[in-house]
This record gives sequence, structure tokens and C-alpha cells, in this order.
Amino acid sequence: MISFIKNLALEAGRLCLEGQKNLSLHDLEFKSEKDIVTETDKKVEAFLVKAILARYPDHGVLGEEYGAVQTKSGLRWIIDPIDGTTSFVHRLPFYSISIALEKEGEPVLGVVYAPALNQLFYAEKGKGAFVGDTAIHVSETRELDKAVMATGFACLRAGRQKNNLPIFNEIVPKLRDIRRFGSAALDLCYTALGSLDGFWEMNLNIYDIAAGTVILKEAGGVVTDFTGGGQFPEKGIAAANKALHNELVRILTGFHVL
Ligand code: 2AM
Ligand code: CA
Ligand code: CA
Ligand code: CA
Repeated sequence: MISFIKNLALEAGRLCLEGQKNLSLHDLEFKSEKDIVTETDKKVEAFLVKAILARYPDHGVLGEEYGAVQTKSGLRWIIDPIDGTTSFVHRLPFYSISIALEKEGEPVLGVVYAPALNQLFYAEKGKGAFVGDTAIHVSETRELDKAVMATGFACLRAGRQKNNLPIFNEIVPKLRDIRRFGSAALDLCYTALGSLDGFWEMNLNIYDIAAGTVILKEAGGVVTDFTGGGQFPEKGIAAANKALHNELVRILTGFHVL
């Protein structure tokens, strides 16, 4: 199953690189004022859903662009065809295809592919996490002032009152440095790889984080909501190795986002 999904992600990556060739910054579709969607987002999702349902007809699907197909088996695929559409249209390499399998509500398999970087991350529950053929593990950094983390601002584009800027102001001065890649799926994978020491963001959706969550947990990381609990991490996600996750939650728990 995982090799089937890895191959689909690679094929979807080719569709992204092809789609980018004909993309104009002046001819974009918007779901809301700052929320871009391209023909390629839709084409990739349609391709993935068709291929997955042809092979697993009793499985369900949840995708960002076309919504839900109910499951008949308790198994559901959670798909973000392009996570980081803004990076994709601006020709920055940090966007990804994110595919997860959820079993009775819990993500158990994740594949994240960054076509512009040719990085393929994947994990299955209980079997470890990998980039290409190489096993990956979270960093061993324990102190915030030695940590490089990522965050994002989905909250601002969604026009929400509660936003990440006060949190950013609180955390960033404590860190070695901060990055903003624009793909939550990749932020989780780079934390799994140990390149980033942690990641937080708010106002995401389940399809942004499902695959990355499996990969990060299998790499030894911890993923929760801002209070350290697990119910709605997409509303406010705290992700890091165990030691830094404790530090992050200590700060984030004071910011009420649910
Ligand atoms: P997307 O590119 O698939 O839309 C980066 O901050 C993260 O926020 C990405 O996972 C991005 O996913 C998501 N995002 C972008 N615009 C958003 C919006 N208007 N509301 C919620 N999430 C958004
Ligand atoms: Ca989007
Ligand atoms: Ca997304
Ligand atoms: Ca998307």
C-alpha cells in the first residue's frame, strides 16, 4: 500500500512541475481574498482521488478542493493536493503533496512529497519514518535558545481575530531563529528530519497536518494542540521533540485558540 501511495505522490509531483510551467501570477483563482487555488491543485486532487478509489473502492476520501467521499470501511484518505499553494504560484520550492490514511479517526500512514526539492517523506504507524530510503529522527536539541523552529500565518489569511502574531512575539526572541516555509506538511517533515527543532501554527485544517503528523510521531516527535492534548491539533498545533514540545506547550497553553 505505501509503495502505491509513494508512486502516486511522485506522479502528482510531475503534474505540479508541469502545471507550474504554464502558470501566470496574473491569472489566478481565489477562494477568498488571499486564498489562491490553481488548476493544478484541482488536477492533482482529482488524479489522486480517482487512482485511490479505483484501487480501494470501499475507502473514503477527504480532500481540500473537492471535499468528502464517505467511507464504507472505516478507512479514509486525507489529501492536500498542494500544501503551500502560495509558494507553488510564486515559484518557491517549499510546497508539497500530502496524503494520509486514517483508520477509525487516527492517521496511520503518511506520505509527503516536495517535487521542487525531490524529497519524499513517508511513515507507517509502528514502522519508523523515512526520507527516500533513509530513516529519520527528530533533533536532540533541548534548549529554546539553540532551537530553530517554523511557524505560519494561516490565521491571518483566514481573517481570524485570534492570530499568531502575539505568540510569534513571545516565542521568537527565545529561539536561535525562525523559518516560515508556507507548507505545514513540510514544517512537520523538517521537524521529523531534525532540520527544524519544532513547529507551531493555528487555524489549519486536518488535511494540512494528517500525513506530517504520522511522519513526525514515527520520527520520535510529539504533536498536540496548544494545551498538550490531542483533540483538535489543527486549530493550534505544537510539534517538536519531547523536550522542546514541553517548552512550547508551556508557552502556548496561555494562548487560548480553541
Ligand atoms: P494550502 O497552501 O494548502 O492552502 C501555511 O501557513 C499553511 O496554511 C499551509 O498548510 C496552507 O495550506 C494553509 N493555508 C493557506 N491559506 C489558508 C487559509 N485561508 N485558511 C487556512 N489555512 C490556510
Ligand atoms: Ca488552499
Ligand atoms: Ca494545506
Ligand atoms: Ca492545498
